Amino acid sequence: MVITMPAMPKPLLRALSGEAVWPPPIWLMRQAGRYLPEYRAVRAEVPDFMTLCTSPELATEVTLQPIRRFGFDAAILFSDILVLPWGLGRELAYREGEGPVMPPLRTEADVAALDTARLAEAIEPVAQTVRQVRLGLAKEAFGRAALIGFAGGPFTVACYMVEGGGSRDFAVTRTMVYREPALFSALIDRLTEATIAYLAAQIDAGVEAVMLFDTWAGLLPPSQFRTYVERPTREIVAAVRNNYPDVPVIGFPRLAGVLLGEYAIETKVRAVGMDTATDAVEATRRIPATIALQGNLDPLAVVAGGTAMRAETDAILRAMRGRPFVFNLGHGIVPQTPPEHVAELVRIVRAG
Ligand code: 1CP
Repeated sequence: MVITMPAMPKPLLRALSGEAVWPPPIWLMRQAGRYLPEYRAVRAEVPDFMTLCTSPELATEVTLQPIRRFGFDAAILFSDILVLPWGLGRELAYREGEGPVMPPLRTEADVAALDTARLAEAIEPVAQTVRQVRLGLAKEAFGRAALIGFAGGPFTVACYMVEGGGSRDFAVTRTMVYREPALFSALIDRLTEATIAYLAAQIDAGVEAVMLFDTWAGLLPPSQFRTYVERPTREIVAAVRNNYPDVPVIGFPRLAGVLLGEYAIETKVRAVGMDTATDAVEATRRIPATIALQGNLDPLAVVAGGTAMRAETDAILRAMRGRPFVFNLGHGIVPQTPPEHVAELVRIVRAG
């Protein structure tokens, strides 16, 4: 006789639905990556980063690696925010030590050529990865780890598309916002629509929550932040809610500063990610306790480890106790992070 246990909701999903789960669930942005020797071994098998993102077997393996090693409460789909523009037909290459490179998008014809019709087919390897990760988690993670899907915020994705790659200040993009607002708005509208379709495909394949990484949101003055960060996010959240009422959206408008509270309320995200510069105590005052907070240990505190990491972690835990919260970093983990420090961090957080 097979006895099936009623499924206990996963800690991450309970926290994202507004429960003050304690000790809090923990996962780390960029938790799969070069700081792990097992990631570097898989990465060495493929010629470039895009091959890794589009090979479901390998992408599944690197998604599961940090769950096996640390027992995190969430796996995050191994992919990249620029897979979306690539799926819309923009060329994309990742150069060693240089990051992503794309042909700069500068004209109305470039925007018109973005091809939403080909998206579903292009991102099929991502959907396949999601299905395989869910199977892997069911087998290996004892029902604890939830799978998070993601996309870049339309503004952040637009930054890379217009600039043609990474930049310190994305000055070309920000000048376009002033000089050619109709062109820039058309790009944001296209990306918003494509992001809705992309997240729906991830959810249909099995992700249980989604996160919007708006890494460069804090570069904008407030009026543009409202137009190009808050408004598209609100549309994406509404679409996810309409079609998948049980799938929470986590918003991460990095360096939004004092606009973080407004963003949380106006966009109706279920959780907001706090970046490293956010004062956790202040965030609990500005953001209603119905919205979960996520964050925000300095990634460099995990490089340092020891008493410094413990003190910073304890301060965050003290601020967050009694409200829905997900422990995370304030930005992605960095390659020089010793994996033992991550294991120690998980022990500290789990001890509450
Ligand atoms: O082989 C390698 O190590 C390439 C490095 C790498 C990795 C591991 C890139 C190139 N992307 C990724 C994976 C990635 N990117 C994930 C996977 C899941 C996880 O968190 O483990 C996620 C969620 C992202 C998201 C992402 N990509 C963001 C938003 C979050 C953030 O860190 O701010 C951004 C801005 C990117 C663009 C990007 N992709 C890669 C690099 C090096 C960059 C940054 C380029 C730059 O602006 O300098």
